[in-house]
Amino acid sequence: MTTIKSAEVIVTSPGRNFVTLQITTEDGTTGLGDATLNGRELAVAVYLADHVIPLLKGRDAMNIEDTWQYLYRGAYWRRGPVTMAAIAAVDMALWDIKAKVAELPLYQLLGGQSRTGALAYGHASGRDTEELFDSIREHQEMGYKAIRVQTGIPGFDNVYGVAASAGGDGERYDHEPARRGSGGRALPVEESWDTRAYLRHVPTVFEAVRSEFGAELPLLHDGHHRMTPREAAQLGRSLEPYDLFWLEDCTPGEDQAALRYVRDHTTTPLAIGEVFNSVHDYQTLITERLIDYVRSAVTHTGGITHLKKLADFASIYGVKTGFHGPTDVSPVGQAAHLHLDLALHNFGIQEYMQHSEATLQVFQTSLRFEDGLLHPGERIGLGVTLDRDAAREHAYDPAYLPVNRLTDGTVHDW
Ligand code: GCO
Ligand code: MG
Repeated sequence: MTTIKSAEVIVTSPGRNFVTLQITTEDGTTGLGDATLNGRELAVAVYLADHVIPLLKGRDAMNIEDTWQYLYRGAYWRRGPVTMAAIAAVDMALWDIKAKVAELPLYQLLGGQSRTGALAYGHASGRDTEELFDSIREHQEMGYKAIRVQTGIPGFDNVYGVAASAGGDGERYDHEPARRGSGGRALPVEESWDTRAYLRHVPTVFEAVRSEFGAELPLLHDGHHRMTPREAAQLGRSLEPYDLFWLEDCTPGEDQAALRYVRDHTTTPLAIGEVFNSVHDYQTLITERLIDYVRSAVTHTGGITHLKKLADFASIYGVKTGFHGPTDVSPVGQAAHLHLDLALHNFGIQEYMQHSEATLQVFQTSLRFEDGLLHPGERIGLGVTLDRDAAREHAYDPAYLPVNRLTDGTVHDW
């Protein structure tokens, strides 16, 4: 028996906030798990410290499935992003430990390599076509072979997914620095939005991108849950001539039935799920083949154990994976994705936004990015080590995701 001796939550903010769980066994093996829930980080840290860590001591670290079920069914209150991120962190740390005990990189325990590397996509954006083209070229120079395209909308200053200045660090728009209110309070940035203007503008941008960069380059686009089914169908149809790899999150995530109308009216491939936290959130979507890609993140979907079940369920219906990999998924979470990406037969694509230098000093990862493909590396376990001293240098910094409003002030989906 490999007994769990202790577990600890580490909160660090090397440019953005990360919550990490470290589990240590009696024989001194350590495992890491990512528990970062962007904008609500401390809720998971407290859930882990007060309600999960006290249950872990003395358990057999090898019995991962049993621990997963114990934390999921035992709590009675199932699912939800906070609970599932906490379970995910335990699960990842236990897989890390198991692979270290076996002295293998984790993907070997998940079935071994199904491919030489995982096709990655990066985020290009621009307030206008010139900035967007520069950003696409920069990403191609960085080695990306697939690119997500987000664009400013004429008349709107702040649009989700569009870097506020050219040549930014790439994290800016996923982690808008919290606006300081009076008394130093952190408040979300507010954006404004008009769906009709967006629906008119986006197809013109894709037309320009295709004529500049040609037919081959795989292009993706994120709708960030802002459209009704009819609007999403209109966008999907108007983008058909530009042959997208996928249209992501076109309608609000909680309404699975909404995708039926979209599916019936467009052949543009559909991806959804970054805000989902359970395989049950996909039941209709997968069994009715309403989507082409599942977008869950290992960190928000109960860890490797649950994400593997989701991927296997999806595979039966011909649905592929496209795991969520923005910079708010830590290098630990991203490593877990890469081990799965390498092993799963129904891998589709992996989102890959590169972490900042400061983040990579805290989390040292064996990840490789070569010729557009990602590989988790050959280190045993997940392949990530946490520099505790470096982590301590970056204190938690309250920050929120933006809030989105229609031009008349109504709060809208974002
Ligand atoms: C994506 C996402 C992110 C999220 C962010 C929320 O497709 O990468 O939409 O940009 O908004 O990760 O925390
Ligand atoms: Mg998204």
